[in-house]
Amino acid sequence: MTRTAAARARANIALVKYWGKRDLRLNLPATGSLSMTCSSLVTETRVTFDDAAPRDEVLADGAAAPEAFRQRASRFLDRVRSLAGMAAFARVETRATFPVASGLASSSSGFAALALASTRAAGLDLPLPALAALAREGSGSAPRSLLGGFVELPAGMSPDGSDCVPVQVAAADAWDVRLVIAVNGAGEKAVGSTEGMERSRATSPFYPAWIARGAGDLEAAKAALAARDLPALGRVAEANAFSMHAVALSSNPPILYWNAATVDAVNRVRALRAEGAGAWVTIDAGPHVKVLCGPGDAAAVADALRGVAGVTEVRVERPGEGAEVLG
Ligand code: 2P0
Repeated sequence: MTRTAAARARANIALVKYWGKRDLRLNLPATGSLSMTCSSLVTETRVTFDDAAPRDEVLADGAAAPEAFRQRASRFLDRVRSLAGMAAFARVETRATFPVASGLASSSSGFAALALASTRAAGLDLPLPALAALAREGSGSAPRSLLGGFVELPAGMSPDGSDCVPVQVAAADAWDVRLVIAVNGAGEKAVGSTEGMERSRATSPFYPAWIARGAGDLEAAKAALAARDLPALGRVAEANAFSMHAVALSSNPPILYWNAATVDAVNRVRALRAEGAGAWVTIDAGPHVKVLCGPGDAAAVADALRGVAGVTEVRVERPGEGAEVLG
């Protein structure tokens, strides 16, 4: 017997970052974060539980996924089987419209889509807190991709994570902004997020300061969002991202996610801003530069980023919708 379901989720980009965990086992964040779900960074995943399957199988873009990836998905499916009280192995078929494992937040859409598809295939219709907890165990940023628009993931205080549930702060159609993404190399990231965060927590002398500023950045970003004040949101986002990278750089051994094109892109955006554009950068655990701006500045930002040596693709993202079950 087989049971199948498919789901679609979109990657989110954090404007106030999560970099550090308060509980490694439950994958609970040490600080709250705020993200924008992107319109066209899409992952679609079908999960088919099959009583006759000898083990879990993962196909990414039609080809067998690397063993480490298969095992991570298989551990995730163990959680779903345990929740559903079932034993069957599954076939997971996933496709993304963008480069995975390179700091383009693919794990956020990947685990959001896997959480939704696998639970539905297992016959479960989980409420948001339970679905978010499951997605979070796959990837700390994944709960944010369950919702559309602008999404807060509070750190919460409860040891069991029951108060770490994503909240939509503004819907996808509530504010017309853009994130212009300059893709710069599509290889695997140098240091994975989980390892990087733990290294920063254990070794960076700036980690306590980073954690201490988190709540203030989150409140400032939410106030800017509520006021639809793009310069205020952009300033907070840019400063928060640079602080996250300062913590990574000051870890031991140091973690450097940037390359030459990253720095060039940041400088292009600064030059545009000096000329009057409203554009601010954010950078995740990879070399890509993402630029928050208004719709009127997006074309100029995209043109400037296309002129940076090493940038291979420029995407213009709008706020997108949350995760959805496919028919
Ligand atoms: C974020 N990142 O808030 C931050 C900013 C990357 C930089 O969440 O360890 O793959 O699996 O929870 O979700 C990427 O980390 O990390 C991430 P784990 P995840 O978007």
